[in-house]
Amino acid sequence: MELYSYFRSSASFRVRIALALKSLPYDYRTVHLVRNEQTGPAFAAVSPQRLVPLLKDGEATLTQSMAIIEYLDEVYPEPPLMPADPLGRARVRSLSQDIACEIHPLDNLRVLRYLVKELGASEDAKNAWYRHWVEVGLEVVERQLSEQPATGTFCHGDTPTMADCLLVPQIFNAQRFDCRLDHVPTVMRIFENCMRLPAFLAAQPSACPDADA
Ligand SMILES: N[C@@H](CCC(=O)N[C@@H](CS)C(=O)NCC(=O)O)C(=O)O
Repeated sequence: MELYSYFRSSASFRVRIALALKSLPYDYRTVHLVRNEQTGPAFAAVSPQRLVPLLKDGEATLTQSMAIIEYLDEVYPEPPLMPADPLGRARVRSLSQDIACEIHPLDNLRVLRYLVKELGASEDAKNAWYRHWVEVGLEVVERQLSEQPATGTFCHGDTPTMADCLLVPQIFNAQRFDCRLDHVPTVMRIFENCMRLPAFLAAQPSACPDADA
């Protein structure tokens, strides 16, 4: 497999965690987002979205991190990243979408660039926007994790699922932008549990071949 990724890309980080949890080897292909390689001809030729991650598995090209993780889970089922029961799977997808659909798109690089370059937002205004959507979004995740009995050591039960693959990169982003996190203690407890596992450590930005590129 080949993973098109950027070390700081939280959506790529999600897939790197899933690959590491499943001990799947892959070739790392850097798409340097700050240098706009995502819109350059080489990547545009393979990616309709011009976004990372993108996974190639043989002849297949996969995009969208949640779709990639579910694909990996179906084709390489051990260890499972989705619960065996429909309600459990719905909960894991719901938690994952709270991050992938409600938080991340608002703070994506191209959105931040649009705020600054097209709408004239200052650096302070951009950072306030970023923090606002992360803090509000994580509060939603916290409510579910703290109130629902299915929460365990991890987001759903006592083994990592797709929801943890999404939660951890979002916390890395939140910490990088100095977001408040004292209002989400359950989120942080689960984050810390995840970061004790070798797969999460191996997938983190500082462990990527293009770290600090
Ligand atoms: N919903 C997509 C999001 C992918 C995405 O937005 N990736 C970011 C990096 S985390 C990206 O490539 N951004 C490039 C840009 O904003 O120009 C997924 O889950 O894979």
